[in-house]
Amino acid sequence: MTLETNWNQIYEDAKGWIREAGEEIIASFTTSFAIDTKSNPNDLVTDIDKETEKFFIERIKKIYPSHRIMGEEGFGDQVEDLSGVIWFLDPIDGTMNFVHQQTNFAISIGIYEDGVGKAAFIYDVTKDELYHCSKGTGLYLNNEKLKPLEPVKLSESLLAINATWVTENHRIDPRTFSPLLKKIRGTRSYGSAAIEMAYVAAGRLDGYVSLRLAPWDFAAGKLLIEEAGGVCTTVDNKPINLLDKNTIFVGNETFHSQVQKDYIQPALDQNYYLKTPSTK
Ligand code: 2AM
Ligand code: CA
Ligand code: CA
Ligand code: CA
Repeated sequence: MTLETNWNQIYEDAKGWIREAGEEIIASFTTSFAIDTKSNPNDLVTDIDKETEKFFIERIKKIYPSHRIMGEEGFGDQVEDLSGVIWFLDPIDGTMNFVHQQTNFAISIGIYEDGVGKAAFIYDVTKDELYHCSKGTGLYLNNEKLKPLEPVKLSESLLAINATWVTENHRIDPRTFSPLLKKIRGTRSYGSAAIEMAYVAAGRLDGYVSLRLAPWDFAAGKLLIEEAGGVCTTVDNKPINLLDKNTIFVGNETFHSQVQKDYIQPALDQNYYLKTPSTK
């Protein structure tokens, strides 16, 4: 007989480690840290991203040696399948905000077993807001249980989108979303996919779109949103692949279905271009 996985313990451990890591990150504000670039001059990484990732990996591996970790900074495992327990870890989501603003960044952790979401945590460190859920028990902001999402009118909705996707770019025809922006109440851009997804789950936003996210960016947000009754797909309305980069479109159920039907599908029908990040 195999030992039953103790999800309550994993949940409590993850919450404790996240708050501890958050304190370390805030302490780092008073010291100087090195800033490097990755794929391009605007793709930043700091020592704190790397140290925070190592902090989690050390603890997870010590207590749960059979679990695997897919982390952005590459100190975890080379994950190529979804078997067993996998922690999708983004130690700092919103590194550009961390560097420029020292706020509006988050720790994002989604835990899956055999591809099924089990627990999710998005911690807005400087606001001390921890969005969390375990599958089937509802969504929490710190100790407060949040209400499931309710239908919303398009004309009264808020969408998070980066201006990149409605100006000239290589991934999506800017004409895809621009008519929607005229219809809805407003747009926001926080610069942290995790915070934007947590806000959709909490009903502070009705939708969020991004054309290039990796598993550590969306694994936790997807679970939180689904737990709140929202929907998470690729921009062209396909299921998310947890092992690859994806385009992402998440929202309140009514917002998601209306935008798919009245804006995205018509754009695709007109052959407006849309490229998934994995195909480049
Ligand atoms: P990061 O800060 O963890 O890198 C910024 O628009 C949002 O997109 C952040 O959540 C950021 O995550 C994410 N992102 C994903 N790929 C990116 C890239 N190549 N360059 C900048 N931000 C990226
Ligand atoms: Ca990054
Ligand atoms: Ca990220
Ligand atoms: Ca990151």
